[in-house]
Amino acid sequence: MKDTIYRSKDEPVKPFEFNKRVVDVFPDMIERSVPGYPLTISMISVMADEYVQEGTNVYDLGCSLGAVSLAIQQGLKNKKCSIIAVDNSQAMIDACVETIANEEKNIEFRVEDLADTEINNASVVVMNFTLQFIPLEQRKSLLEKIYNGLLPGGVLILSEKITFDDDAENETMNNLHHHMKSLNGYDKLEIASKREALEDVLIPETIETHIKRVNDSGFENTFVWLKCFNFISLIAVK
Ligand code: GEK
Repeated sequence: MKDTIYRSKDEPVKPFEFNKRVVDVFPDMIERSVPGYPLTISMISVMADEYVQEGTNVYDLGCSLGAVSLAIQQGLKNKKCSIIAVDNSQAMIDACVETIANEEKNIEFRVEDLADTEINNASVVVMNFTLQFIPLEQRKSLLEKIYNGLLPGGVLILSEKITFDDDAENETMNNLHHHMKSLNGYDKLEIASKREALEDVLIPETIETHIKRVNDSGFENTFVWLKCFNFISLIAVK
């Protein structure tokens, strides 16, 4: 279903929520809004196939409609693992259970706040555009928990919308992002209203802040494997 949530000029803009209305349009919304999203998903499947260890847990934190879990599950060649997909939006998990859970028996869907998720025996943990929604003061402890729950040789894959210290770079990348959205069919008002709705809900940080926090949480090797305008993805190896 097409995302027209911010098309109405009459409704006041409310803070963004992952409710049923968003769930219904989510695949269209994320593909038209996040530069490189399909590539991110397909490369997560490649990275998972490389790093998943037999008999371990794989976590998809902030799974939304399960795109990452499905890509990992379908990409894995001969290794067996348990995929745990977590989201605190009941509407998202209801949709996952309805469409995926019966067919993919090794994906467990949980409605849970990431602050309460136990991570153990993990070889791969993915946060694909989720940390940006976690309050700033909780981000370090979440990363430490992930590091502690990973096995040696395990990885965290972390994708985020970012900001830049350099004003010119920030403006250029934001403009390119908005231009992409407008070429993908969002009008100026929709782009502005979505931006307003995400203010104080999605808090982007710089690449340097992310890499420092990931390293300070214990990871030894953290690399940017994808950058597309103001969106990045990192892989951090324990
Ligand atoms: C994808 N990874 O398609 N606990 C659990 N879930 C949360 C929390 C929290 N505290 N905060 C936010 N979420 C997906 C896309 S979307 C990204 C992820 C976006 C969930 C929230 O409910 C939503 O489903 C997801 O994180 C972020 O690859 O919409 O830009």
